[in-house]
Amino acid sequence: MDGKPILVTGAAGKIARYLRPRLAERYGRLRLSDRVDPGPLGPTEDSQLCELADLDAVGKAVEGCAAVVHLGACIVEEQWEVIHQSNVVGAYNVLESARRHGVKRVVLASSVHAVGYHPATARLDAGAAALPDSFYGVSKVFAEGLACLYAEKAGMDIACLRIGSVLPEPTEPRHLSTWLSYPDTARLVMACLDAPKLGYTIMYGCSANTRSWWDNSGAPHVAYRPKDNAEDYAAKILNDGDKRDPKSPETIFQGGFFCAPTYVKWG
Ligand code: 15L
Repeated sequence: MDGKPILVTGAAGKIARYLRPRLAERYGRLRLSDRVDPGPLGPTEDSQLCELADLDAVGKAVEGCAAVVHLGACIVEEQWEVIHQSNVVGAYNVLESARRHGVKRVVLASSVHAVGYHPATARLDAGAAALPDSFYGVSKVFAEGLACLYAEKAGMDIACLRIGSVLPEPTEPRHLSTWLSYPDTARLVMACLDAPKLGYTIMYGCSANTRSWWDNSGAPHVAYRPKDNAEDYAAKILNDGDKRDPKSPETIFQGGFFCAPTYVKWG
């Protein structure tokens, strides 16, 4: 990275806390941004408190960086105004700041919820239609759209990761398809940082799950080799059988509980 830091947004969150020491070990300097204190800093980390909706503050965080790992967001369903500020205005501010400051590479956390209303019987690749299951999912579709624009028109390299369920281990039947282990999360982000070229890349963030719904073969230029498999936990999870209602939207659709009619905060 030529001695320049990688900016990690959402640096206080659970994924960033796992990634930070691993990214630091491999790439050296990290600049952290979050709206809250990201915790004790490592020896190669510096930190800037920053609201993603504040373009000037985001610009200061981005300036001088080699790349951005954009994890900062509201990560659950919320009122539109909350999602709009963090995830819509925030995604614009990050990508526009990167363009202005010549930071070409961005790894952006999208989500399964951008495609959550695809049925669990479907197999999705990078070309799957956007079927968001929440305001949160809509915001991720928007961020992917922005990524396309900035990659194609401004020549940036941007990977949008449709992340499934990042957990220490899978705990429910849906996770047998959606689980992304923490070590595989690090492998995926690093593979995107290391790829010679990204252009506009869409990838699914999942481990090597036997029951995966997702196909990353459209991104051969990213050398992501997941090592974990939720199937190792299947016997434990399905010990008493699959107790889910086969007719409920939570079971039918890939977005799981985000697809429940009550999981929404209308205005
Ligand atoms: C997500 O995108 C959420 O941020 C996370 O909280 C989980 O719900 C995950 O998706 C999932 O679908 O399991």
